[in-house]
This record gives sequence, C-alpha cells and structure tokens, in this order.
Amino acid sequence: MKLLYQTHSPYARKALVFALEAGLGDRITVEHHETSPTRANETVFAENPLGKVPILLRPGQEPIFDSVVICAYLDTLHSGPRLIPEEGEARWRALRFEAVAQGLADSGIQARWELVRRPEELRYPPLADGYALKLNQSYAWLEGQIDGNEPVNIGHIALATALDWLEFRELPSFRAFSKLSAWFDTFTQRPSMMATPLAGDTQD
Ligand SMILES: N[C@@H](CCC(=O)N[C@@H](CS)C(=O)NCC(=O)O)C(=O)O
Repeated sequence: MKLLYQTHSPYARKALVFALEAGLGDRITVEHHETSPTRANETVFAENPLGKVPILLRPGQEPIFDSVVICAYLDTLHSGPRLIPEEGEARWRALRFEAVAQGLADSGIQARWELVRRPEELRYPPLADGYALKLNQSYAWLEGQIDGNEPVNIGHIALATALDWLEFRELPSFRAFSKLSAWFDTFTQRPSMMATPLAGDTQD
C-alpha cells in the first residue's frame, strides 16, 4: 500500500503513527505531497475529490481517504489488540478524544490562515482569536480527561500528533496544562512518534 503523505501534516502523521503502532509499517510506502487549497495538487485530486492528504492507495482497490477512515481500515488489518476499541465506553471515549484531536488540528489550521497564511490585508483577527479559544478550551478539557494508564488507542495517537503539530507551528501552547504536557512528553518518546518527525513549510 502507498500512503500519500505530507511531512508537515498532523493528519497524515496520525495515519502513519497508527500504522506503525499496529505493526503495519512494512506494508506501507510513504510518498510526500504538498497540498493547499490555493495550489491544487493533481495527483492528490485524482484520488480524493477534496484534494487533501492523507490518502491510502491499495493495489487493485479504491483509495481510502481521511485519516479517520484510513485508521479504521488499518485497524482491520492486524491481529494485535484493536487501537479503536470495539465496544463499551472505551470505544466512545477513544473516538471522542479523536474528535477533539481532529478539532485541534482543524482549529490550528484555521488559526494559521488568519495569523500567517492569508495576505495581511485579508486577515480577520477576531477569527484568529475564536480559533485560539477553541484550542485553549480543548487543552483545559483534555487536562481533566487524560489518563496515562490507558492502553494506547486512536484517541491518543490523534491527540499526540495534533499537539506536536500545534507546537511545531508555534500556535497557542498547551504547556501550561501540566498533566497534558507530561502525557504528551511521554507519548512522543514512542518509536512511532520518533520515526515520523514533522518537517517543512506550507506551500500556498
Ligand atoms: N479531515 C482530514 C483533513 C486532511 C487535511 O486537511 N489535510 C491537509 C494537510 S494538513 C490538506 O491536504 N489540505 C489541503 C487542502 O485543504 O486543500 C483528515 O483527517 O485526513
């Protein structure tokens, strides 16, 4: 399988970290693609009408896109413990964490449009403030929820990759939240995180 990837995408890294945690690393090759809504990438659009990475290409089968769907698919391919718990409150808790993590990355991207990506005269500061509020409220919520003793699941993978990207892009920091910060520092020592460093600049 081939993963259409981006070395500075939190979502692409989430899919790759998931694959590594599931023991599927040797079944996937990674191909870097630059994407931006202001600069269409034809190869990416040919596989995903939204023009976004990550996309998982499978020989002789349809492409799978969106990190949420890729991770759900990858979880069917291995024989270890499910990274997306199959039932009970553990499932809803993991998926809720994933939803918050997706929202962190989404909000960070929107904030970056207002802070650095748009031409200066088109930026709207109240929108940047609104996205910063979503980040800070989510950090506070996570501070009360995070539990370092839980078995690793999709929620943790999504959260660690989103937080690392937010820090990489110097967006509003989560470091004042001590439990969240300590959990993150431990998680980033995992081989899956160490093997997938963030790098590169957005090309708009
Ligand atoms: N919900 C998607 C988001 C994917 C996404 O936004 N990817 C960005 C890279 S970080 C992208 O390719 N953006 C290009 C665009 O918005 O046109 C996922 O979880 O995979």
